[in-house]
Amino acid sequence: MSSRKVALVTGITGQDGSYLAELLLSKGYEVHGVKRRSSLINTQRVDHLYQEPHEPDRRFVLHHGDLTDSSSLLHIMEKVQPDEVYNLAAQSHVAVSFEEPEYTANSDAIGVLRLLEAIRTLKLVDKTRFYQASTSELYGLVQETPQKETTPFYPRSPYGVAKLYGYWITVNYREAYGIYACNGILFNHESPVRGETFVTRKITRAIARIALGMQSCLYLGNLSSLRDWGHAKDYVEMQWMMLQQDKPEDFVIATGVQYSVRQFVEFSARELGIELRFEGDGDAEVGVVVAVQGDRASCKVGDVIVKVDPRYYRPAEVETLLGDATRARERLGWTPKITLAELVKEMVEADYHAARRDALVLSAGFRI
Ligand code: NDP
Ligand code: GDR
Repeated sequence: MSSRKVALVTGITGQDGSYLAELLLSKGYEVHGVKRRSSLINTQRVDHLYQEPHEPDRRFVLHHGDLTDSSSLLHIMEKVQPDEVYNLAAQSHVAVSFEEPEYTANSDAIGVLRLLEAIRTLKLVDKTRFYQASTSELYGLVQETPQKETTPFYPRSPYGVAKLYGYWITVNYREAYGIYACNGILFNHESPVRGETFVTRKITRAIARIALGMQSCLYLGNLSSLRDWGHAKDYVEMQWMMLQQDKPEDFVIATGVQYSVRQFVEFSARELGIELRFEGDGDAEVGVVVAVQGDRASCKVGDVIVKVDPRYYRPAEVETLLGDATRARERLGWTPKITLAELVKEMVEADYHAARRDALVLSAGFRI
């Protein structure tokens, strides 16, 4: 029998799942992941980790399952007998949660219960440690700044409300049944593999395409929204650390620095030599090119490359989030290593590279 640790990661095909899988494999774990069935293959973020089923001593295995389907979760848990479960799966888009509130509750709230119940049903209470991907969206309409573990919650979206249930059911199963279960209350974290409809990636992708003349304008919603943005790579390390302690505890994970969406656009554009000035206000605010340096951007001074489109406003907005990760620093020695400037650079460079490749393919007469 192998003595290596076994981890089960739900949401392994997502941004965090892919970084966490890399980290766990580098630490010698056997990593099992839950993927959903889809009509097109959706494992791009973990394809580089794929191991052929006939390979001896396989350490990376994917299983079909869904957080809305108890039986699939029970079967997977029974088969895998994990030492650690990282529940990263969720309908994770706040705006979409207003359009699909019931599904969001099913996957993001009841899905957590299903996994915890599987631990109980399979009598894994003393073996399996459980990590729940909680979120700064719990703070919503903030009651205290910066937000820490003791700050009261006030979620502002069906996503935030569903995650509130996930948070408390994790605490409850820890207290009621003694499961080693804990919440990471993570503030926004991004990377080059961030989903393309989250604001940072939408921005870096659009700026790259605008620079190459493949797109003329970037339409955004609330430019004044303030977020505490970190790098996913730093944050998954903390997810692992939280399951290695003597006692389970909940932790805020954040950088402690806050920027607006508007600033994120300015920083991204500057990376490709485009200086922007924002003019006007409200729905009429625009981002105008005031200087172009270097040879990477084809836009001209005076071009309007950012506009507000109210369709991206949310029925209820979270205007400001700023985290205080003192507990994580003091008890676990965790501090983020990657700065916002480094994050922006990495994301813009990756999207510029991808846009150039797409431009080349298109110019040769092929479809992307
Ligand atoms: P992503 O949206 O990139 O990934 C979500 C993952 O969940 C995907 O693998 C997705 O599968 C899977 N998934 C969605 N619904 C289901 C379902 N019903 N059953 C099984 N799997 C499902 O999110 P992130 O990686 O950014 O975030 C990971 C977790 O952390 C999420 O729970 C999110 O809510 C939470 N979080 C994220 C933060 C962030 O800033 N990134 C901050 C705080 C919390 P598929 O690929 O098929 O869509
Ligand atoms: P968020 O991330 O809602 O914080 O949730 P997102 O990047 O979607 O929005 C951040 C802020 O930017 C504003 N915004 C826009 N957002 C999007 N997506 N598209 C736009 O065009 C746009 N214009 C302005 C938003 O209104 C918002 O204020 C993320 C997710 O990863 C959650 O799963 C996670 O729990 C939280 O971060 C912490």
